[in-house]
Amino acid sequence: MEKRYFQPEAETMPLDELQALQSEKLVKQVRYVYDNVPYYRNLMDEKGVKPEDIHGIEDLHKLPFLKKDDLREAYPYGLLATDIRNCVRIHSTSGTTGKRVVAFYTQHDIDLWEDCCARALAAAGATKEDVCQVCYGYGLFTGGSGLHGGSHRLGSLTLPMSSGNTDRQIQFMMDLNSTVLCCTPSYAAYIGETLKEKGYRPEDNKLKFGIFGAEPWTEEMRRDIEQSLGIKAYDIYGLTELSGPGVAFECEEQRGMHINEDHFIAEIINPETGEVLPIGEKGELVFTSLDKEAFPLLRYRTRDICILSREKCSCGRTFIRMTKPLGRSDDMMIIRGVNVFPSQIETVLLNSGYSPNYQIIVDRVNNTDTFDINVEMREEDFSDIPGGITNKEKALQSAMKTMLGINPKIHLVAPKSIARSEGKAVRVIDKRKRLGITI
Ligand code: DLL
Repeated sequence: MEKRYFQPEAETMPLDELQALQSEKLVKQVRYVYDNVPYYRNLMDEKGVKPEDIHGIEDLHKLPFLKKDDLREAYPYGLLATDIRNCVRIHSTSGTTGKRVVAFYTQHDIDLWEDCCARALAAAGATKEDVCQVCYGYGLFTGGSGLHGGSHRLGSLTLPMSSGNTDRQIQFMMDLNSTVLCCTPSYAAYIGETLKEKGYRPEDNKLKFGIFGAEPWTEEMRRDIEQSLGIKAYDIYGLTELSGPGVAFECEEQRGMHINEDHFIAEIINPETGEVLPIGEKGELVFTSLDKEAFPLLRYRTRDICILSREKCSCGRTFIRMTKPLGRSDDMMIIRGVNVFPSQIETVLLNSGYSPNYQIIVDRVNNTDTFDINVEMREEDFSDIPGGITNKEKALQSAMKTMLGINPKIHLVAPKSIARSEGKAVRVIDKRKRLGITI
């Protein structure tokens, strides 16, 4: 098979050269952050580490961690490392709390990010001959812009569809002969189902493969999507804080995702103790950016649990591989591609005058996440006229939509009807676990 690289020199660099490059870039990035980000300088000072102490990747462990809470605390500009006038773009994480996490980009940051996405597309087989239909959401979410930029860079014909309006997606896919599909795996499955309902067979479309990520999905789901669309399905990983999609991507081997190690150093730590674990052990993934100008992050804790592997890959890439995220070390859920924290739901309930007795039930039915919240009413509200309950459910649903960005089904239930627990309250029942989905 022909070799599918976008930047072969970087992607297949011998390991010793790659690590030397990482060391050189790390020393510069640490100095840059120390000089330009007072928030992180304070963290380093508190730990007693100076830029002079960092001589290469072997010294990485000396640096303090950065957590999502730090990003919230420093919101919006506290971690910005350059003059805002040098920035050309802002993106934000999908979940909304009182304070969202925002990430800034200079043109240089966008260029590197788009390279990473182009590498992912090329690894799956995309070339300038392809028609790439991007149906990740465009906007603050990084999925749409990221794959769009990657497709441009590769010279493919880019169809910037954004998500939703499935009938139109299908019409364009058929009329314009899309060969590559980029979206969340659940949306890919939905498109597959809709095609079938409309009487199309998998061989009726021109799609060859798809680049699916942003949420957990299983090997069963991969097979399902591959069959219903008649394509090969590739995984892609990333997070807003580090740029977006393309931090890691699958090659034809499909045994884990290669991390773009010339731009990011990956570590695995014990989430309880922060101790660095040897490659091959399961733990929390931590990233250090190496080239970023606007929003460089050193030792950023992703909360994603996974395993790294240095095993040689037949595709020829030397970049380390990560498994799919196997879970989270916090209580974040990903529902229909949106990051949701139980604490956000609690905030809405308390602000709307409800008790904090609630239960979140998440499931996946026909490849789509269902999201229900049972909320106990207070005694004094319970005698309310029945029609009033529906109105209250609607009002609460709308408040949840504003906070979370997605619509849960709200069920107001009788006082004391949600089982009390003697230990930790069981707030989340995630039935997707039966499908092997662990986030
Ligand atoms: O989801 C970026 C992205 C867009 C990745 C499009 C891939 C494709 P956030 O909204 O910041 O960014 O969410 C990041 O999503 O920490 C993981 O928990 C989860 N996640 C991302 N990719 C995958 C994947 C985008 N392939 C969070 N499998 C991350 C499982 C994933 N989980």
